[in-house]
Amino acid sequence: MALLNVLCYPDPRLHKVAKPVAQVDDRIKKIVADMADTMYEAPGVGLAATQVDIHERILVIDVSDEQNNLQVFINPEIIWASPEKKSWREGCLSVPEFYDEIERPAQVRVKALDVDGKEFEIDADGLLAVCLQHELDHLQGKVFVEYLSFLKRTRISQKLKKRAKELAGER
Ligand code: GNR
Ligand code: NI
Repeated sequence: MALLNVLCYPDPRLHKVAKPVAQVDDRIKKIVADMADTMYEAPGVGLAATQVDIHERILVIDVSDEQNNLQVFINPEIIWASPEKKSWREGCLSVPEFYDEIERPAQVRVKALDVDGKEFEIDADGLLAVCLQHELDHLQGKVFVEYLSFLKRTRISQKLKKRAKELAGER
């Protein structure tokens, strides 16, 4: 088991755009395993590679109540989004302790590769649809607070910077 360090907003590395994975090999499988460990430890329902400073298109998600249904998405793409929208109270491991309502398409269809490099498609709604869109944004360098007003985002940014400074001072 290996835990990875999760970057915290407003770290500029959260805005890097991830590159596609060329081949799902042992190196990628190790990253997936470490990302899953990190997500479960947090605990979170999803984690994008960008959040652990790895800029490749890799996501892990587990929206099950028992946290026993790991879903891996390599090179994920949204191939369809419903015109119908839904609002959900979102949080993010990279924006600790802040939550806000974000409106997104209610359903999405995603195409990706699994850990064996095999292509699959999935239709998602509810929390899985929210999570997939939230994680796909991370791979594009986008954090959910960027949907909020400039004022809210600035407040969050300042609070997190202050908190990071305090934490650094304690060491
Ligand atoms: O753990 C998480 N919970 C969550 C709740 C509502 C909407 C999105 C999420 S994703 C988040 C984990 C995370 O930050 N993934 O990038
Ligand atoms: Ni997030």
